[in-house]
Amino acid sequence: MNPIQVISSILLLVLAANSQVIQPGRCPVPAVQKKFDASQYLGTWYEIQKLPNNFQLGECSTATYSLKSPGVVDVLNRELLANGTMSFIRGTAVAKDPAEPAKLLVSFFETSPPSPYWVLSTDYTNYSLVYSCTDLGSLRMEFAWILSRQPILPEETIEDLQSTLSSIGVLLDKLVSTNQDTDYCSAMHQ
Ligand SMILES: *[C@@H]1O[C@H](CO)[C@@H](O)[C@H](O)[C@H]1NC(C)=O
Ligand SMILES: CC(=O)N[C@H]1CO[C@H](CO)[C@@H](O)[C@@H]1O
Repeated sequence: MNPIQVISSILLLVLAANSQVIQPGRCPVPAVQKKFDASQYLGTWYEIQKLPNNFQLGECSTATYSLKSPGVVDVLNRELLANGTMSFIRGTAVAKDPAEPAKLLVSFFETSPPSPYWVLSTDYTNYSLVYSCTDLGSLRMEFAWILSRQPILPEETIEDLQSTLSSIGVLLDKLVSTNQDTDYCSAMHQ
């Protein structure tokens, strides 16, 4: 192995141990939602499926977007942890280039760099497909979320969104479903 391969392998092990999805190869540049209108996107979304990450470990997860100031969206992510604690984190999202409004950057901590939040596809009233990818040398770290305006989403809609993910190289067997059961999530769904 050459030094780059050694470093890549070590990185792969460290990050994989953290349950993030890391793959060889650089980030794809997928098509995003045309004429994305952030104002129609505001409000609450329920997480239906996601690629696992180490910052969202709970269930019943929701994301609520509201306008903070012109061009700046306030992000409130909430979840129910296994020990019954409701947890939330606040951040902000901005589109860096007004010509590409569906390519947002989200920051949760002033000290860490913002992450991409690309809306690949949304109809604003039913579903949204969000993709985030960061190059790590010759590897890439991927996040994805299938979101719904309701705690459930029709299976055929899920399959359509999954096929979009598959077409850009996301490994569908890595996707995990979020528990949005009405009883289990009653404290979160009100
Ligand atoms: C629940 O788990 C979280 C995360 O591990 C922890 O920060 C919190 O203190 C726990 N709360 C209780 C009541 O055990
Ligand atoms: C296909 C589908 O479920 N469409 C729904 C999208 O959301 C609107 C508004 O809530 C519904 O009227 C549609 O039936």
